[in-house]
Amino acid sequence: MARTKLDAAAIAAALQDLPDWEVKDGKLHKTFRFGSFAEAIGWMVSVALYADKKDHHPDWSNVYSRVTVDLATHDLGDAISELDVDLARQMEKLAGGPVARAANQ
Ligand code: H2B
Repeated sequence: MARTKLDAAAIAAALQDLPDWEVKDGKLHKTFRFGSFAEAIGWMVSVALYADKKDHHPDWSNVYSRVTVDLATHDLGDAISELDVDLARQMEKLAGGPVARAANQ
């Protein structure tokens, strides 16, 4: 997957399929809200394993059941690349997935 800067049209197209994501301060941004602290952390761990495998890491912070995420490609001076879109899609896929559900039981 290319570590090249996406143009505004490509970012707008990607946002069509990324619910509640926006571009904020030049980064892909979203706050995820979970049912509990454990669910939020479980999701973060599942995302972290994926991110590390891809060698592409999120800027994020957790407050109780909320996780605020900013995605940009540092090697491109914090521009948005296809790697950020891929990570956002994976975050959506994992939100509400088995890890999050197990943590909530
Ligand atoms: N994560 C993000 N978000 N952007 C990068 O440019 C980046 C990264 N680069 N993780 C990777 C690590 C790079 O520093 C290593 C050396 O491959």
